[in-house]
Amino acid sequence: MTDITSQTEAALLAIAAADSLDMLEAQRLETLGKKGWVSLALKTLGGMTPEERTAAAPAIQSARASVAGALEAKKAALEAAELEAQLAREAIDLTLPAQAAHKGSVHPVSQVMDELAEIFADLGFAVATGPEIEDDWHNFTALNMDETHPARAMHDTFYFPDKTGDGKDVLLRTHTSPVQIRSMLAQGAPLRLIAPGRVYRSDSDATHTPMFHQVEGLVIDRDIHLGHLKWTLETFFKAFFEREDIVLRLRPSYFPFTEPSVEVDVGYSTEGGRRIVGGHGDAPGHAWMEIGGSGMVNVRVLEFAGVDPAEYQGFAFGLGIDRIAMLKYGMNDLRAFFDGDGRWLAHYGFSPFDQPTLSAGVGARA
Ligand code: FA5
Repeated sequence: MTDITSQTEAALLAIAAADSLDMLEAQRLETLGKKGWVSLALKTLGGMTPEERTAAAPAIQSARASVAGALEAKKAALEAAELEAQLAREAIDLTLPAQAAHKGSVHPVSQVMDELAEIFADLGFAVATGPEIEDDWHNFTALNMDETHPARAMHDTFYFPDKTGDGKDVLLRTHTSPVQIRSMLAQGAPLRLIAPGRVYRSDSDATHTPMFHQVEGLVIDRDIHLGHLKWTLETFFKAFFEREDIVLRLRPSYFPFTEPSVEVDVGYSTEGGRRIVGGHGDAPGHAWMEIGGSGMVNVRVLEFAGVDPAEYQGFAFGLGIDRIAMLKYGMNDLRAFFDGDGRWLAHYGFSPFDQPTLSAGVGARA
């Protein structure tokens, strides 16, 4: 009798102390399981005389009842605690901003394209687009590079195996200049536009990638001269880099589609390995960096595009967007632009809510 009482007390203590459903199950097997001491005690009743049974049964029955009751209550308590813990673990605070910890960001190239469009819109330029899969007439011939022109070889062109219905080669455009032709054919003169977009060349190192971005500029009107080009580029770069000490150097150069042609360099200095735009490239501690090509639109190009060169002339320029993004935001390897590395994007990306505007600053950081 005392044995059962003390065994019951010990079992009730162990059940109370069980802090997991597994520990509780072990207690159930020790007591009410097939070989548990309560079950074995109940079995002994069968071999007893009626008198013995009357004397022993109540204690055994009451041990069984209190152990079973304790097991059931503890099981309910443990299950309720587990549910509470799960609810706490999986709680969602619907008042928090969406995915605050993993928000996406605007790629620096997209940001710079928005900045360009904003600055040039203020100067009266519209944004034009053209196809990235071009034919060789728009990409080369109409830009005064016929089939045998050596400049075609300099462009490291990606060609498609098929030709257009009228026998032209199909290629990935190697520059944004074909948009000049498409825009003049579609709209005629006068016009004033920029054409930002992707271009492709078979080229790869720290400053060249097979796909990169250019922005084309084109102004066609009466009495346009190189002075307008220089003023436009200087005004743009001052707004873009948000500093007044921008010095551009126009270096005589050659492009088949402009005559005369000039290469555009910008003066910069280097601080702690980072290029800082500003100052005269020939000043102590400074140098020049090439950022694009430009010139007066070649008369042959105007003729190809259906514009009367006796009445109109204009200037055009093509700048590397990735290059000017690297200069403005201090990246030094162009290839990282296209790796899709979340850490790089988190560091160099911009908030989608931070639209560049001339009044708030075209370079506000996220
Ligand atoms: C051109 O592509 C001419 N269409 C530019 C032009 C337009 C001249 C209108 C005159 C009138 P170029 O190949 O130099 O020119 O490229 C222009 C700019 O694109 C370069 O200055 C450079 O900033 C950038 N660029 C060229 N190749 C790469 C490359 N592989 N990766 C990144 N940027 C590049």
